[in-house]
Amino acid sequence: MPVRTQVGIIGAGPAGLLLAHLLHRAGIDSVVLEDRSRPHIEGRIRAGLLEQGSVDTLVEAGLGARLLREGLAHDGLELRFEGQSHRIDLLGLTGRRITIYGQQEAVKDMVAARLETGRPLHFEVEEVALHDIATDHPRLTWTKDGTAHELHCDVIAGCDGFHGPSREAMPPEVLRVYERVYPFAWLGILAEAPPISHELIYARHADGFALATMRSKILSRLYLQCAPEEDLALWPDARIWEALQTRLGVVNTGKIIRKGVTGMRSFVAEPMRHGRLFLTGDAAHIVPPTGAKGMNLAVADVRVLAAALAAFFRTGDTALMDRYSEICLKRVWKVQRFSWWMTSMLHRYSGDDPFEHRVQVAELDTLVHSEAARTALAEQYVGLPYDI
Ligand code: RFL
Ligand code: PHB
Repeated sequence: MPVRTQVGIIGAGPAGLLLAHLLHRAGIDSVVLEDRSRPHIEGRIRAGLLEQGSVDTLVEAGLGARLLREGLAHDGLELRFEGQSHRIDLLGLTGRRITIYGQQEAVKDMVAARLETGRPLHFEVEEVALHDIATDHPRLTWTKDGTAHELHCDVIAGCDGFHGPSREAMPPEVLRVYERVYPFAWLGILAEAPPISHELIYARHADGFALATMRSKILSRLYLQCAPEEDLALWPDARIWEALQTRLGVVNTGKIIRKGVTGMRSFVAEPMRHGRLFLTGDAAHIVPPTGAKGMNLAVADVRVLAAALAAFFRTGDTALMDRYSEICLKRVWKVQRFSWWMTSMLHRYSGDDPFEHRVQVAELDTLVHSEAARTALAEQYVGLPYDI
């Protein structure tokens, strides 16, 4: 027997879960389909930095209790190059701050909130497929434990990340893709060690980029630029600590409890809507992690989509739905530019190109000596204002 809902949501990442929550608060019914297990999505270590706007969005939606208690608010960050550190006073320059709170913690909070509503959130579904997206009656089909299911919807939200089926369901002739793959990756570790500073440190070094961030006062999250297909077997703990020491100038060692390599790409799919299918977050765009924007961009998309769907279901008005892609892409491209710029300024691209080195140092030096340049960085880093 087919089931009916207003919005079929594919994916229980930050985008899908936040959308489900905002829709519920607006009295709109949804079904969330996730192909992984609950422990998997709650244990997946990813982003850690929330813009002030993302924090405000979660708090206003009633999802902020633990975030406000356990999140670490930061008023600034450090840039390190040529052996010296320089602070960027985010709060002083913009009046806004950022918050460190693990993405998987936000996901846990949102899963708990969803389950509390009693509304459907199905884990470990298989073979999710989208149908009739260009009509007013799109459908989703999937299987679970060998049983076939069908869902009739008014709208489908593709919140299924970069590898999900939603973007692929758009007809190839309407989809344009813009992409840049970088010639490096990040080797990330989580270590039982107190952070070396109470703020983040972004370091440019002749050996490559490094970033010191954290998850708590006793858990450090550290990243090192490495080769795109880096073999982790070549990175025993001692080599990781030595490289971090060299690039950051200082390090607190401890037990490494997670290690992984993340590729770096910039990617945008346009448009973000086709018929009754709306793409959000990583399903539509990927940014390199240097600017810490992926999850924040997902939150920004979801805000627009939730408002558009609220207007549609309340009055039948499609004006905001029709502008969804245009509104989101404006922000997406500004954030793409910022993430690309941060990446370009801080990573080692080629072997030993002295021109590249000098231009990067000049760029960083401009930030140190120009309040205007620092302000431009800070405004983007803490997050651009929302258009709607
Ligand atoms: P997600 O989180 O990938 O969620 C998509 C969900 O869809 C599910 N799915 C399916 N479900 C059903 N059927 C299918 N066929 C499905 N295929 C996929 C997936 O299992 C998943 O649960 O996308 P979403 O919600 O758009 O959220 C995006 C963010 O996760 C991502 O942009 C960030 O993690 C990126 N990112 C960072 N973003 C920040 O804002 N700040 C940061 O500090 C930051 N640091 C990072 C990052 C990403 C990293 N990695 C590992 C990619 C640091 C790293 C290392
Ligand atoms: C993180 O805390 O994982 C993090 C912070 C800042 C970034 C990227 C990742 O730019």
